[in-house]
Amino acid sequence: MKEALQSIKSLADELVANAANEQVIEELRVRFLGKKGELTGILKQMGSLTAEERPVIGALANEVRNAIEEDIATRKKQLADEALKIRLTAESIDVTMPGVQPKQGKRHPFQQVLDELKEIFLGMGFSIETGPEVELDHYNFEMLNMPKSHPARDTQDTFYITENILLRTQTSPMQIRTMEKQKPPIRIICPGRVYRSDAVDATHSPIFHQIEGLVVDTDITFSDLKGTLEAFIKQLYGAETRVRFRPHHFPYTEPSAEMDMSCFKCGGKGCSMCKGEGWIEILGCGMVHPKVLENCNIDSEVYSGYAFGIGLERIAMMRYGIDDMRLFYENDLRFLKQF
Ligand code: 2NM
Repeated sequence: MKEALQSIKSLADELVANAANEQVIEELRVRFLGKKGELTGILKQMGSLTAEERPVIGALANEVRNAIEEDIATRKKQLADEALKIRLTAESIDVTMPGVQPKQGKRHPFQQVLDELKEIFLGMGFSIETGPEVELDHYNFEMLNMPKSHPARDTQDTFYITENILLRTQTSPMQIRTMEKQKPPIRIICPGRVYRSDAVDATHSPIFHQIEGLVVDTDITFSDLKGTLEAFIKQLYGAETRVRFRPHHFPYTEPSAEMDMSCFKCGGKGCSMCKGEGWIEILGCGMVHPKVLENCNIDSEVYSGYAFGIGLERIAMMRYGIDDMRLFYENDLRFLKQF
């Protein structure tokens, strides 16, 4: 029996020492120390021993059990240490490695120009209104004094979705919506995307961007229009910039005008930028037509107003010296990164 215990011990020693993982160790524990294990099997035969042999074998059996338990604990710790070492090596971070520079996006040049214009008008007490690009014919044309017969309503120029629904051709429908729901004083700008059925070339795109402005109050005159727009252009291009107004026609304003600014490149002497003129056309404007005010239930005997429309593309092209509008829409990073 003594030999049997010793051979169990040496076999367990060897197997535990070579156990590759915790599962194998657990199997060995059950095999040697479990209720139906080899050691228990031997102890069950203790009855056949003499009274002298029994304590000796009993003590030996305890010794063997303790030794195997210790072996198992030692091997378990060894395996855990090894696993930890492997993990620490695998997860180690070299904090001296150079970092990866994240790619940083930036605002589109249109957005930069738009923010600049917004900032100027916000500074003069305007607030910003935005609204739908898919509009009703009613707001885009009818309310703006352009009846069914008006040439601007031609299907050639306007993207119609149904007979009464279209892509807005300007942001003025938003100004009509504002006049309908808000009593004067009104002082707003409406920036946004607008659509016209134009062929693409260097200076035309069927999708473009506008900022329209509207001021309605008592005693608003053409002087207010001139003063405000002159102050605007001086903030945008510098205090030395001069402006002039030429008569024009819009169905929704009376009188109407186009505003020119002195050429920012030559100062008015005439150059390639202004085609020798010394002046550059910058926006359209006028006093809101009394019919438009009345359409919105604003009493034109009490209130008057002015409005203007600025094309964002033209401003951005002049700002950055770009001669082809298409470059702005291509989203070629080599182009966009320059601004
Ligand atoms: C322009 C030029 C002149 C304009 C008029 C209105 C409204 F809604 F008040 F009638 N909004 N925008 C207007 C006037 C727009 O764009 C070249």
